[in-house]
Amino acid sequence: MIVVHHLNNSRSQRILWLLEELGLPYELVRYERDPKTMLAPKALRDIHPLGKSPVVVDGDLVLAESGAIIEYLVDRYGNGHLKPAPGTADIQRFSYFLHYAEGSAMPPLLLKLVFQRMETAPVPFFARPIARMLARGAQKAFVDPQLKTHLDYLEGEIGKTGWFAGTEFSAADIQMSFPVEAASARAGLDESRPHLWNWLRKIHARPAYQAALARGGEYALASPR
Ligand SMILES: N[C@@H](CCC(=O)N[C@@H](CS)C(=O)NCC(=O)O)C(=O)O
Repeated sequence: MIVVHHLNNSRSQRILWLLEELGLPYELVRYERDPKTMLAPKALRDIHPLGKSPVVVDGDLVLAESGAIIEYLVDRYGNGHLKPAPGTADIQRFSYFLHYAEGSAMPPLLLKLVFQRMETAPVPFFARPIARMLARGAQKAFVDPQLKTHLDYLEGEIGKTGWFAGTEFSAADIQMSFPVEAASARAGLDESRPHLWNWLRKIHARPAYQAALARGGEYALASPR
């Protein structure tokens, strides 16, 4: 039985969704973030030394990193579903977006989160205006322009076929859900980018997405519906 080590409100929601799309049975082991630090509990390090989620265990295999997990599950259990055919241009896009999601899209989104938190972080009152000024300055000068470039790019890409890797829904859409959802939560993605917005609505309406939400519990990024 596939076991998913699942942290609330996290990237592991993607893995539950993929397993629901594939109709595979799985066991869920739940971990809760520390409400103050938002970090995972130490128990997750017993499963994988980095202590991050998702981690999937399948027999002797212990696999971390969402992209690698998605690739493994689709190749091992997908029977050709959720992945474009070998040798096509779409398979290159599939591979590209599996890597792009965590390698290129997430770093500026993570910086945005860090600087947003820095604006309201509990620091001594005399340091507060400085912390706020630095955080806002970094967002304005560096992070926000980067995010705009990514969102403009993605709006153009998704506008081509409606999905990230060809004319059909694939596991690349699952991998891309987290950065696009994070962008709608913290980087100003809204209806003004209609192709991305419509794509979000489409993925959120999928029965397997809803089934994964019901199984995984709280997931703050599941809007719009
Ligand atoms: N690139 C990794 C990132 C894993 C990651 O950072 N997971 C977050 C959840 S979204 C986590 O476990 N955070 C808790 C912590 O760092 O303690 C992946 O895609 O799996």
